[in-house]
Amino acid sequence: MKTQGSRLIIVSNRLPIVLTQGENGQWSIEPGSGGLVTALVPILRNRGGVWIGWSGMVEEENVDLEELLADATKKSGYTLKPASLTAEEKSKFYYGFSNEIIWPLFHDLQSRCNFDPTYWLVYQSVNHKFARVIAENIKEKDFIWVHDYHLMNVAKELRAIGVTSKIGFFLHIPFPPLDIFIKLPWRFQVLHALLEYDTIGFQTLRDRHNFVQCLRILIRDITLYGKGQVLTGRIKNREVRIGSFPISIDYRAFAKQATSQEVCERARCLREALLNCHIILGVDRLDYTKGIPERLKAFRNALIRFPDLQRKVTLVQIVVPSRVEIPEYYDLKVEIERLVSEINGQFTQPGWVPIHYIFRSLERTELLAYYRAADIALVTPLKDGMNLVAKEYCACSIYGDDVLILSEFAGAAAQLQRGALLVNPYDIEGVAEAIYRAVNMSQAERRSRMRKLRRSIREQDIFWWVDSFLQASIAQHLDDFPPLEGYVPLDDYLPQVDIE
Ligand code: ADQ
Repeated sequence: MKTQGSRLIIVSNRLPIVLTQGENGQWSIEPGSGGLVTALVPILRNRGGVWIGWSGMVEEENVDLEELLADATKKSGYTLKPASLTAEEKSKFYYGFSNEIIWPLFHDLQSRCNFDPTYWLVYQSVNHKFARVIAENIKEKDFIWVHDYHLMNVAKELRAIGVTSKIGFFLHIPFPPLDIFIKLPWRFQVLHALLEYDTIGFQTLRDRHNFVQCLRILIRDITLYGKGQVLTGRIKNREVRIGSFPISIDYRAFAKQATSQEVCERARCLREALLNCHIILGVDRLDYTKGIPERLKAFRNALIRFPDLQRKVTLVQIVVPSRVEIPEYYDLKVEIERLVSEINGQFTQPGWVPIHYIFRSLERTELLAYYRAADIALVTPLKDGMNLVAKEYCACSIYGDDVLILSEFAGAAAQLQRGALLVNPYDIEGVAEAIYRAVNMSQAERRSRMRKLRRSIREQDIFWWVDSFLQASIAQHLDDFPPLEGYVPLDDYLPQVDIE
C-alpha cells in the first residue's frame, strides 16, 4: 500500500549500518543486524524514503559522517540521515534510560532497573535532538514512523516545534502490565508523550491490553472506542489509534535463500560434521531476556533424565555479541560460557560434544545454513516482543519436517501457538520434556505442525505488517462504535497513586 504523495521517514535509535575503522584509519560501512533492521531494510529498499538514526559514533570522535553516509545512501537505495550523540548522551540516554530502565522494566525485570533521575533528563533532551533532525528532513505530507523504546518522546517534541505531520510509533519490545509499569517514576510523562503519536503499535494484543489498562487507570481524560485489531482513543479533541501488529519477516526471501546452492552446501557440511545427531539450535543476541542460561540448564536436565538423548542430540548455541560494554552483559557471557563448559565437561564422549557454542555475528548465508541443518529450534526467551528467529527458522524449514519449541512469553507465541511446542522457559523440567518430545515426534506430526507455522508466517509477513500499520495510521477514523469503559476510578485499585 502507498501513502499518497508522501515519503516514509523511518526513525530509530540506530541507523541500519555499523561503522568500523580499519587499521589504515579508513572507515567502512557494514549493514547492521538485529530484528528492527532485518525487518525494515527490505521495506525501504522497495519504496525508498529516509532513515534517521544515530550512527553509533559520539560527537567527540569528530568523524565526518556526511561523506560516509552519502556513500551508504547510494548503495542502500534510501537516504540515511544522522542524529548525533555526545559521549554523555550515549551513556545516559542509551545505556542509562533506555537499557537500564525501559528495557528491563518492559521485560518484567524490574529488579534490574536503575531509576537514576539524570537519565530521564538526558532521555528528554536526546529525543528533542532527534525531533530537530526529523523536522529538518521532512516534507509536509511525509509519514513519520518512529521505532522503539528509545524514542517514546519524539512526537511530543515534534509537536512542540510545530510539526503537524502524521506520526506513528511502533514498540518492538513488550509493554508491561500496569503493576510493573507503574513503578516507572516518569509513568505519566511517558504515557502522555506516547499519546502525542497518531498511531501506537504493539506486537501483541496482550501488550496493547497492558497499555490500555495503564491508560484507563492513570489517564483521566481519555475515552476509548472500537474493537478488533485497532482501537481509537480520544483525548482533548485528538484521536490516537492503538493497535497490535505482530512484526514478521520477508518470508519469501528467507525461503528462497534457504534453497540457494551456497546455503544448501554449507548446511550439508554442518550435517556431515554432526552426523547421526539431532541438531537443536539456539540463536540469540547476548541478552538476559533471551533465557540462555535457563535453556542450557534445561538441556542438561534433558541429558540427565532422558539418557538415550546422549550421543543422539547436539545443541548448537549461537550467541550474537551485544551491549558487551555493560558489565551485566559481560557477566551473562561469563555465566553462559561457564555452563557450556560444565555441561560439556560432564557429558562429552569420544566423537560427541553435547554443546557447540558460537559467540560471534554470522553472515546471513551461514545463519541460514544453521537454520537449514537444525532439526529443532529451541527459542526460549523469558520475555520477548516478538522473536524473529522463530519465524526465520520456520521459513527456512524447506522440507517442512522440523520442530519449533517456543517460549510462551515470546510475542510470537500468540501467532504460532498451534504449530509450536509451547514451553514455560522458567520450567527447566518442562523444557527438557519438550526437547525429548521433539526428538521423538513422528514425521506426520512434525509436518502437520510446521505446515501451520509456515502458512501463518507466509500470510502475515513483513509486508503485511507494514501495510497493516500504515493502513491503520492513515485510514479514516470510525466512530460508530460505542465507547469502551474508559477511565476506571482508582481508589480501589491503587489508592496511593494520584492520576493525571
Ligand atoms: P531482537 O531482540 O534483536 O529484536 P529477534 O526478534 O530475535 O530479537 O531478532 C534478531 C535478529 O538478528 C534476527 O532477524 C536474526 O536474523 C538476526 N541474527 C540472529 N543471529 C544473528 C547472527 N549470528 N548474525 C547476524 N544476525 C543475526 C527486537 C525485539 C524482538 C522483536 C524484534 C523485531 O527484542 O522481540 O522481535 O526487535 O521487532
